[in-house]
Amino acid sequence: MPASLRGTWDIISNVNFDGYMSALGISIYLRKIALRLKLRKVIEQQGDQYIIKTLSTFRNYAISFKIGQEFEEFTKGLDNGHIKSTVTWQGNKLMCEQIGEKKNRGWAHWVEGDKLHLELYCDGEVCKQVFKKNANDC
Ligand code: VL7
Repeated sequence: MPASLRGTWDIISNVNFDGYMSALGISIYLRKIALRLKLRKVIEQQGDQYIIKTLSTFRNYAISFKIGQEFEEFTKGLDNGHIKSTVTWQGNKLMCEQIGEKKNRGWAHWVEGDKLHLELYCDGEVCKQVFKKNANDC
């Protein structure tokens, strides 16, 4: 079993978030706000059931899913898209495929050392985010 993703994680780097948001069709106005946010991930897990929360001072977003089971995702407050998502383990990576209007959309999460990594994909754009474990999270 790969390293656990559970916990509270705070962003320390964010590369090409703007390119990813552009591919999603997010307005320049919202992109400028989003680029300044210090994103936090809170990941909960019980067996194959996961909750991933993305928190910020501006907006929050959460998904809940079971490994290998397709679910309807509405990206409320993000690009407001209706997509069909499936999350699976591919080696040590938790990978999500998001089928909808946007091409090649998805993400991958993995843990390396004490860092949580995230790649966000949309239409050829890749955003790379790295998070460190929150000090108050044991
Ligand atoms: C979720 C945001 C930018 C619109 C608001 C910015 C608010 C805080 O898919 C994601 O995470 C996965 C993997 O951890 C689990 O859902 C990324 C943040 C991407 C896209 C859209 C800008 C408006 C950001 C919620």
